[in-house]
Amino acid sequence: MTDNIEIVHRSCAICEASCGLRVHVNRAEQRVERIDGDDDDPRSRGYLCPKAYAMKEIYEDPDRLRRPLRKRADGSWEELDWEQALDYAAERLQAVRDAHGAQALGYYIGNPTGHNAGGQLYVQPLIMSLGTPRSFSAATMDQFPQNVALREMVGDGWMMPVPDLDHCDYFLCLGGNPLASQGSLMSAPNIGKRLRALREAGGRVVVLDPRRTETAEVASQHVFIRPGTDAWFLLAFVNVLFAEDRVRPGRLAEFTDGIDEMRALSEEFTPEAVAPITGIDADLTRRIVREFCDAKRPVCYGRIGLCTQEFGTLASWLVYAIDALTGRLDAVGGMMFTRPATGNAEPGPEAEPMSVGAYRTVLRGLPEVDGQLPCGAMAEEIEEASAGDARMRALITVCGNPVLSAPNGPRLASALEELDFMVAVDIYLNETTRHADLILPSTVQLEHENYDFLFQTTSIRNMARWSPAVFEPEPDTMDHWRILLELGARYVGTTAEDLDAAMVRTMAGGLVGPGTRCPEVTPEQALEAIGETMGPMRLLDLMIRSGPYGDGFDDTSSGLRMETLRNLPHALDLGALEPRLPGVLKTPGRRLRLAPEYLTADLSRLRASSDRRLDDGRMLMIGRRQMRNMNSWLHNLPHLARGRNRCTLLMSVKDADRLGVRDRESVRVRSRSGHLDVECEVTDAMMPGVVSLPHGFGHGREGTRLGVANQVQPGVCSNDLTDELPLDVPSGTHIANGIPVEVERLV
Ligand SMILES: Nc1nc2c(c(=O)[nH]1)N[C@H]1C(S)=C(S)[C@@H](COP(=O)(O)OP(=O)(O)OC[C@H]3O[C@@H](n4cnc5c(=O)[nH]c(N)nc54)[C@H](O)[C@@H]3O)O[C@H]1N2
Ligand SMILES: Nc1nc2c(c(=O)[nH]1)N[C@H]1C(S)=C(S)[C@@H](COP(=O)(O)OP(=O)(O)OC[C@H]3O[C@@H](n4cnc5c(=O)[nH]c(N)nc54)[C@H](O)[C@@H]3O)O[C@H]1N2
Ligand code: SF4
Ligand SMILES: [Mo]
Repeated sequence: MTDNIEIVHRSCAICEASCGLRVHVNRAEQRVERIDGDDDDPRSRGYLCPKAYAMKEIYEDPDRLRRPLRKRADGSWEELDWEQALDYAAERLQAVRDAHGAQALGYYIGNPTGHNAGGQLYVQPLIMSLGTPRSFSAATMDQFPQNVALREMVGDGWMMPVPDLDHCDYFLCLGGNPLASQGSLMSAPNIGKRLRALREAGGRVVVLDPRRTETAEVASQHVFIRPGTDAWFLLAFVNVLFAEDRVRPGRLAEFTDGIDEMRALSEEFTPEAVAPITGIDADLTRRIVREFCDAKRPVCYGRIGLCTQEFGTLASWLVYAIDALTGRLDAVGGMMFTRPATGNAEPGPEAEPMSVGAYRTVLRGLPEVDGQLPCGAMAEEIEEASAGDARMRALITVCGNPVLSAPNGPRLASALEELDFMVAVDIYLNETTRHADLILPSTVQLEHENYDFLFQTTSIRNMARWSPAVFEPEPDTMDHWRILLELGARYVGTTAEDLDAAMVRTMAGGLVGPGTRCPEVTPEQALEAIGETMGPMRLLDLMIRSGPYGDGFDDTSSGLRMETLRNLPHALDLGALEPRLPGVLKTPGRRLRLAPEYLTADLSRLRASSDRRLDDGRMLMIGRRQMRNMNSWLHNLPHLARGRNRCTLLMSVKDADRLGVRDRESVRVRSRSGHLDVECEVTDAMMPGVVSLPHGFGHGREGTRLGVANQVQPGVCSNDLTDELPLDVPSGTHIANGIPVEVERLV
């Protein structure tokens, strides 16, 4: 190692695992020489995956935008300075509002927002300023059914229990492939090692998935399940729990409602009754239930394959209900609630009932659920033919690529052309942002400090971590939080400083004073303590100092504050997860609600579809994640893009024989919403009748500036086939798994 190499410790901001990294920086040349895992990080212990290198390649990517771009009348782009660009955005948005009302505006918040504390905290003032109910995000292609289930069961949709993975001895995994995704709503670096350790200690890992995944390969047992039928399997699980007298809620019983309802509602779903639907033999179902109950510390976990399916809310709810009925919710080695340093999972007032239908989409009357509209309804809200005069006329996208990630992307792409104005807060000119009138690019991961804000709430151990910027941002660039704040402020005709001050004051008012953890502290004292430097770190300092591990704004206390974290090169381990119930429940009367009516009402829809769900020989398409992708946006990086075409359709040997398709031949796949041609991979890892296509591809479109993605791994877009019409009704989430398709050989 030469003298001019400096090592910067920080966490990786690409996926939820948030591994500790050592970034080797050549200061003289302003370059990252190498990125490796940080052996001293208590969470990741030296682990990293190939995507860590993306942080370097994003920073260096010549295609990445550094300055605002405005579309000229002829469709070409011109650079603007920030003042001009932000004023232009505000003027155009105001013009739409003044002519048609705030409701004519809408926004879409994409996934990388969750990986940037500045993005997460400052999207709020933007949303408040816009004051429109047309709120869309990637959540309705993701975890929203889990949010809705928890909102009803524990009163807070964002208090998400995570598997206490290092202490469990039976891990039942449905609809997650943590070896590829690196764990979702379960932040745990090096999942493979953890699952192997679990097995070596005598435990079992059981995976239910229509594909024998990378996770299934390291499991004790893999069971094929027909896509979209998990709710039936889980109802049969509950049925067996009662039938065999294995319901043991333990200490939860004191504050749990709905146990008898669970018995009654599961009665008809015997393992025999559901077997023809799920494809899982009744005896096997019983064996899984018995093994689960006989284990010392079992846990049942479900993730995206369970959410983005026709009965996503029912399936998500049943996972939590099973954990509760067996006494595994809020128990060591079970599903546990974290205790984030920022105080967002502390006891608090009872929640109001969840909002449903305060706004409804124009054409289909789809209700907002807890403030969210189905992201696949964006197109119909924009199209004049669908929404007429009430249409959405302006759109703000923030770190999102819905043309590739939302269902029926082609319909959305053409709808975007009907907008009066579109502004994209994004770093690439890609499949979505090419439709914008203005693109506002932020600084990227290595150029700003960060705090693992979201992933401290889903970590399998309590933790806190601040990460430094590796490079000074280039001149004339702007941080993500600042762009969002400026957009909001200019739109309502105030300054960023004033909007920020108002937000911080409101926050402080809620965090200190009588009835809080800091009863003696006044908001003024708290504000003085956190200083005047605007931005996310000041807000986080406020939360951390008033939070459960905080110093309470007492300089003599050894409690936590941002400064403590700034001086730590690694994640701060705040200990194993501990039981939190009933203290943190926010339901009426602080009860754990096992059978809330909003959720159980959807059982009638499930029953009505039972016949349709019998195996009728249709092919069903599911998705898959791959180690070297992150949704749609890492394909422009040479290191990750290289290698053989990964965007292939996996098909079972049985189906391939039936259709006369050979390995690596192309096939045509059709659904209600579209068709595409794709290379087929024949494998014994697929359940017969099911095909799998990864999402996030479909590059190579005219007008995009993605030199590598367009050339090296363009692929096809699975969301050309997903259908925006059917929904998981209670949550308004789309179906990305279990899409009926027809596949034919291309001759
Ligand atoms: N068929 C199918 N579709 C799916 C899924 C599936 O499993 N199957 N998964 C769904 C899920 S879980 C998700 S989360 C969504 C994701 O959906 P989206 O969030 O809409 O899409 P991403 O591909 O994550 O796109 C991220 C965007 O953010 C930009 N970006 C990245 N980093 C930064 C940054 O630092 N600053 C700024 N300003 N912009 C940045 C990228 O250029 C890109 O345009 O996709 C969903 N779509
Ligand atoms: N490398 C990489 N990591 C990622 C991402 C990425 O794109 N690439 N995306 C990130 C994001 S945004 C998210 S939300 C997380 C998601 O993290 P995970 O939930 O772990 O996502 P997947 O790997 O897609 O796993 C979903 C699994 O569900 C299975 N499945 C499909 N349909 C069904 C069904 O009906 N029933 C059952 N039981 N299983 C089904 C699929 O075969 C697949 O194995 O991953 C994150 N991590
Ligand atoms: S697993 Fe996720 S957090 Fe860890 S290095 Fe890979 S992308 Fe980064
Ligand atoms: Mo996601």
